[in-house]
Amino acid sequence: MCPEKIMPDVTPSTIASVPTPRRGFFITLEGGEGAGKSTQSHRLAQRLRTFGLHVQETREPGGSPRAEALRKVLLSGQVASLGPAAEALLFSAARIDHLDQTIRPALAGGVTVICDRFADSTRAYQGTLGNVDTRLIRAMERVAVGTTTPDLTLILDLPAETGLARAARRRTGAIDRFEAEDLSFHRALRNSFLDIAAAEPRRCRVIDGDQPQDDVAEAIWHAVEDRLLAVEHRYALPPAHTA
Ligand code: Z5A
Repeated sequence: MCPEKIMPDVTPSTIASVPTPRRGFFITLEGGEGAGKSTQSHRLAQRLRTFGLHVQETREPGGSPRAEALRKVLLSGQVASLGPAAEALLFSAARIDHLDQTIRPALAGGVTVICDRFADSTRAYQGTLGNVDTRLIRAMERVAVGTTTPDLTLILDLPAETGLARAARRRTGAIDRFEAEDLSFHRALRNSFLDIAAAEPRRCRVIDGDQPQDDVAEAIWHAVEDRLLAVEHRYALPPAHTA
């Protein structure tokens, strides 16, 4: 559905009057390989911009110059031999810089941040799949993330086979450290994300990623609308949204 159908009474002047929120809305997208996170992050950002919101798209690992440097090391597989606990520490170090340099300043300036992967990926990849003790994962999360937890996490869910096939079709260069894992790893990963969603239903929404891109975008939009309204009046959306 296009924005005009959702908000039939929106005009350029009402869009211009949507006030900047006091603190930006923090949205993360999670899920397995090839789930469509990057595609949908971009689509959601574009759609929110049509409502006059300032949106920053970012990703993990990465999102700041120092974190992008760590991304190269992590995805090259050089750290894998040190074990998943060491990987979790490096992902967390990258996250600390990303939050300090990019996410927190944007949120403080009223910018909505859409982040392609965040702390749930550490819980799933290094915690569940890497068998790193949950207490250690949570301790790292407390240090890195603190109170900057997402307002909404969209978990794109689809069969591991489908995601891997998509990723393989798109691939132009070498396979990365996590793509190289076998099918059972990716199936367990899917279950881990679903467990996270079940444990935190207020923050997380599971989105069926195994449907055409437009339908996925629509499901995401409904989830975002719900949360925008639920997170109160920070966004004074025009009457069509609040009715
Ligand atoms: N990792 C970790 O272990 N611990 C952590 O704490 C963090 C990360 C933060 C990052 O790699 C890796 O780091 C990741 C986890 C680990 N593991 N891996 N691999 P990355 O950023 O390079 O890769 P990714 O996050 O898995 O993203 P991806 O493979 O690019 O997938 P995606 O972003 O979900 O999908 P996409 O790029 O939007 O779409 C993939 C293809 O499918 C593309 O050609 C699209 O056009 C197509 N597509 C998208 N949607 C559809 C639909 N609906 N139908 C058909 N085709 C579609």
